[in-house]
Amino acid sequence: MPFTIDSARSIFPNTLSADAVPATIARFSQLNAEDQLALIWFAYLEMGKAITIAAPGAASMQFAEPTLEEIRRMPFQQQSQVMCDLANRADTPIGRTYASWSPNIKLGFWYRLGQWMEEGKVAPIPEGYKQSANASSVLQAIRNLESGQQITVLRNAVVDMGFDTSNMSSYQRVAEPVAPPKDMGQRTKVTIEGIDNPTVLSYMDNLNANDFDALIELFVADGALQPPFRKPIVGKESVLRFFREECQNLKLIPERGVSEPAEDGFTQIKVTGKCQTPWFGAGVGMNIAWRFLLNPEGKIFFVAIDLLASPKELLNLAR
Ligand code: 45D
Repeated sequence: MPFTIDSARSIFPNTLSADAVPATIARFSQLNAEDQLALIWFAYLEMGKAITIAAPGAASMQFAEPTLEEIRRMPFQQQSQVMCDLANRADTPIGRTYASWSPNIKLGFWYRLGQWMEEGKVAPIPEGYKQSANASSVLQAIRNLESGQQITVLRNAVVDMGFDTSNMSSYQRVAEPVAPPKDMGQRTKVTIEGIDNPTVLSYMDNLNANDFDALIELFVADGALQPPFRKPIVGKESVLRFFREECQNLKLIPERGVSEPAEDGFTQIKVTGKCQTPWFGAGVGMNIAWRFLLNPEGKIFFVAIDLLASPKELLNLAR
């Protein structure tokens, strides 16, 4: 039977992903808005002692600027209300604007608000705030995660805020402009122990060079990419949009892999290694697995990217 996207998802089924991340997010989303905001604040302060977050580029700030200015001019009480509304996913003008932003713009917006909270320009966590027992137990769960999982929890919390776009009849997506790919002379080439497949090597090198036009040509027309903790993104057009909106300036550092024949002349390849985000640079290396399914012509029919449960999983190349 030929592969479907659905059946492709279960190649290398004993890959252990970091289930603690969705579990923590699920517990977090049960908390009330005040607890959520305070919890992120405390988590962010604590993490800030170990890892520094990079200032977002000028481009990502420019789109959030009018909203940030609007908030800065509000009295403290109204600022707190705006932040609670975002956490509550309320239907407000700011909640709708926020929902239209790409993840990087959302992160840049909160990064700036966090700075302003520290500087006293935006309402702090209220002095009388008393953390609920549930909130402190979720905070403890976050403390127990490794750093790559912690930043994924923070990112997901931020991405989920604002009005739910599925309730909006139409809206204009706002993302940073796509920078030109790296010059040929500045590109690097990965090496992967156990893997010499040209498609997989080009995938890594093109993504590292922000060369999304070359990267997308490695996929079949109805190919799919499944990011960590998400459903597959299907079809070249959608995958290319995802690359442009969410994958600029990533650093992929694959280490080792295995390649095996699969049914119908397909090839399945699992690679493990690290991935760095421009937000934390070399400060946080996320442990990643790539599970590729290539068609008989060597094009990508499916690739899943998993955030691994532990560093031990980097060595798990069994099927
Ligand atoms: O609410 O091969 C305050 C793909 C308090 C592509 C705050 C990939 C109030 C293909 C502190 C102000 C992308 C899938 C909030 C590979 C409040 C591919 C602020 C993988 C919210 C490998 C909080 C890429 C702040 C991966 C400022 C795995 C929080 C990328 C900031 C992963 C949090 C990237 C930040 C991750 C988190 C980035 C900046 C996990 C960034 C996380």
